[in-house]
Amino acid sequence: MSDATVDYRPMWRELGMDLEAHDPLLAAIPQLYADAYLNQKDRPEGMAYFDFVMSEIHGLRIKELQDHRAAGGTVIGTFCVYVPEEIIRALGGLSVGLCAGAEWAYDQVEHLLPRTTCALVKSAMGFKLGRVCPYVESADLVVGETTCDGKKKAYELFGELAPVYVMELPQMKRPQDLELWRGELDRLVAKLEEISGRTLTFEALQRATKEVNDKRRALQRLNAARAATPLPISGKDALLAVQVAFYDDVPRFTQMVNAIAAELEQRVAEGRGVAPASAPRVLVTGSPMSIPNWKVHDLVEKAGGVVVAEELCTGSRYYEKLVAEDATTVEGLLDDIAEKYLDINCACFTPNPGRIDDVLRLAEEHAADGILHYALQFCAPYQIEATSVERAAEKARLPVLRVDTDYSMEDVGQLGTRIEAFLEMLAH
Ligand code: BJ8
Repeated sequence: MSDATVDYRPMWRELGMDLEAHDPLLAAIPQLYADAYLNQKDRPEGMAYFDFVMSEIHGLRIKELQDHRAAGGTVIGTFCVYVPEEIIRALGGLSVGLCAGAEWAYDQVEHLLPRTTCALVKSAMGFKLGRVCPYVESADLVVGETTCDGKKKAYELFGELAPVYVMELPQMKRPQDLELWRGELDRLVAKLEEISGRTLTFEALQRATKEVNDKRRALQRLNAARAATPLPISGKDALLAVQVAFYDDVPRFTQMVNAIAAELEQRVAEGRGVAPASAPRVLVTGSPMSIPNWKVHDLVEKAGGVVVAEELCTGSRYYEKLVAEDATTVEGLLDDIAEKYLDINCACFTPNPGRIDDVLRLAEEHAADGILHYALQFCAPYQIEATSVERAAEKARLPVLRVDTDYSMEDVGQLGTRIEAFLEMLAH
């Protein structure tokens, strides 16, 4: 799905990709995207940028990454929102979220990982084994983290296929955990200095912090407009914006998202929406949704509901918190970065009351009628924490639908029926 005038095949070949396997993958994405996105009614005009980005997902952006490397920069792959983009950028790196949102090469994956591994981990491994993700093939280093057991152990095997560095993320948020995490940032700095041949400076870290904050501020602005009734942008489009935030050029993305946010503010002022004001409003919370995983949003919105917010890593967990910008030393900035990141509420932490608070707060801010708890099968942290979310929602008189699924389309019929019934209940 690349620009027909540019032949990216030599670049992909040079990256060591399996072109025969890559062709059908690349051919499938436009259809998937068209089905989910292009037939939506009255989309904000600014979403044309994302149509373009998606059409060049393995093309132009990869070319930009190669140009960056040719100019002496690095590309750093990540799978988690705890890996600090500010530090990567300050050391001349471009941070890219790696492909982990579709089933690929599961036959090979299941020789390495138990079948009962979550789809995200299996997918990441499949894209690497199948050599079809140009992002991971472009990465000078993949930075992993000790979050759930599945990811943590899979990095050991992933490390046999690509250069991997793992950060130790504590699982509690006590002062001693912050201290450990702060030390991990120093160790990440040392590792990135080693591979980039650069030294971290205050000016570079300050600039990178500001740029990444600006990106998150733009997403905050876009998402603030989703508090309005009628909803000025579909949940699917808003989800796509966060998914793309993980790998797009930061200043360009910020500019484009601010333009969309301005358009949405105008729509809100005019009372113009993408669905009737009576459409049931759903908040989605749970495991992350990587491109092209739009399954649940698609089902909700095709059934007449609207998704008004995501308490996800591809949602509020990614953009809500900012790094303080007033530090005057590298050490001070690193302290602030450590604090901001440890403040994210992933279900890998125990206890994790902050996530429950976030879910209820977002539901209120966005006038949600109900909560859809989405967990990937075999994702124990989110599947187990669903019970706490359900209990808190019950107290707040918010209905909850629990959905445990994977990346296959086998359960779409059954899921669609459950979602329709849920929306019908919310409408009454
Ligand atoms: S901060 S959610 S990106 S760890 S879905 S691999 S948790 S078994 S992805 Fe995640 Fe970071 Fe947390 Fe976010 Fe494990 Fe669950 Fe799989 Fe998951």
